[in-house]
Amino acid sequence: MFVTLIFGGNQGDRKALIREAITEMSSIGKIQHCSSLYETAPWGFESSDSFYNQIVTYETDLLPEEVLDKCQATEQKLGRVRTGTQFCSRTMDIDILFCDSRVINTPRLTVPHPRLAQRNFVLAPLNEIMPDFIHPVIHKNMTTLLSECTDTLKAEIIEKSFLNQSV
Ligand code: A4P
Ligand code: MG
Repeated sequence: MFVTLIFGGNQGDRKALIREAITEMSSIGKIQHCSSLYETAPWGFESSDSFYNQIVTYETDLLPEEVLDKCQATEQKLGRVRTGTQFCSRTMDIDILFCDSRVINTPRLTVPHPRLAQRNFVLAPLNEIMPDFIHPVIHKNMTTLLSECTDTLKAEIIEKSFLNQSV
């Protein structure tokens, strides 16, 4: 299975934390695609601390819920404190965006990630690494979703990925 993950954080050494998280998650399988590193404005809440976000696709033999376990263990390891508030500052958030073209709705997991089409900070890096990938519920590719997105918050490349390849 190809699993696409987004890494994000707006506290601590953002760049180092994302690097560490991407490396830690490599235990699930080999990296297939890696976006550039983006600096993005906080979506859904007010904060003077901007986020760094990066998207990576891994090829894994694990089940989706096993990948989620690993995401959550990595967040904990990197100092994530769960406050119970949904949109808030954090050192590391790792969300599953896609698992191949599967649609998953379990108590623990919703895939594709339900809010991805509303967010430049997700669509900009997705469009960079997999522009032609079709969202399995909305049935539009990443380029179309980005062009139709009404989010006005900025998502700027701050470091080009040497691993970046389009599908
Ligand atoms: N869960 C369900 N589906 C998934 C999935 N596809 N991937 C469940 C990961 N987790 C999933 O997540 C809460 C629960 O969601 C988990 O227990 C899991 O079983 P969480 O990580 O504890 O909480 P959260 O991250 O605060 O919530 P959530 O829903 O992930 O928040 P969002 O919607 O991802 O928003 N602005 C910028 N610029 N960049 C960001 O990265 N992130 C957020 C978080 C808000 N604003 C942001 C950013
Ligand atoms: Mg999360």
